[in-house]
Amino acid sequence: MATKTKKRVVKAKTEKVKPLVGIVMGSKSDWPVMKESVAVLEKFGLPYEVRVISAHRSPEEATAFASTASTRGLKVIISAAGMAAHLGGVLAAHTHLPVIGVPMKGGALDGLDSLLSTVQMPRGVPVATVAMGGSGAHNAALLAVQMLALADENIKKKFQQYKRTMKQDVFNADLALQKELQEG
Ligand code: AIR
Repeated sequence: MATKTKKRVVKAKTEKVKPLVGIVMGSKSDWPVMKESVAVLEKFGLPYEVRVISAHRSPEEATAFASTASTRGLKVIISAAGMAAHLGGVLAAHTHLPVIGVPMKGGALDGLDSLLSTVQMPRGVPVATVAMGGSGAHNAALLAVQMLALADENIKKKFQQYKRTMKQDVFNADLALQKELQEG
C-alpha cells in the first residue's frame, strides 16, 4: 500500500515537466557526489532526471538511455562514473546530444583511472570532461546550464546574474581580508 502511494507521487512529479538534463551515474555510490549537480540545476530551476546505469553492469540500459534521450526531450547529458569509467563514452556513442563527463574519485588510483578513461576519448566522440569529484559535479551542471542558455534568454540572464554574484562574493572576501589584515 505504502509502495503504491510512493509510486504515484514519483510519476506525477516526472509528468509535470520534461527533464532537459539527464544525469547518469555508474553506481548509487556516486550519488553523494552527484547531488552537487542536482543542487546547481535546482538553483537554476531546470528540470532533470537522475539514473543509475552502468556501462558495464547494465550496458543495454546505457544504450537505450542514450539513444532515446533526444526524443524524450533531453538536451544535455551529465555522466558520472569511477574506476574504468566508460559510461560517458558509451552514452556519447549513442546520441548526438553533448555529454559532460564527471570522473569519480575512489578505487586504488583515487580517480586518475576515471579521469583518463573519461577525458581520453578517441577523435570523433567527445566527452566534455570536468574536474574529478564535487567540483566537477558542480561545474558539469553549470556547463549544462550554459549550453541551455544558448537557446534560452531567461536561463542566460540567470547565468549572468550568477556570475555577477560570484564576482561580488570575491570582492567581499577580499575586502574582509584587507580589513582583517589592517586590524590585526
Ligand atoms: N562503475 C560502475 N559500472 C562501471 C563503472 N566504471 C563505477 C561506478 C563507481 C565505481 O565503479 O561509477 O564510481 C564503483 O562502483 P560500486 O558500485 O562498486 O561502488
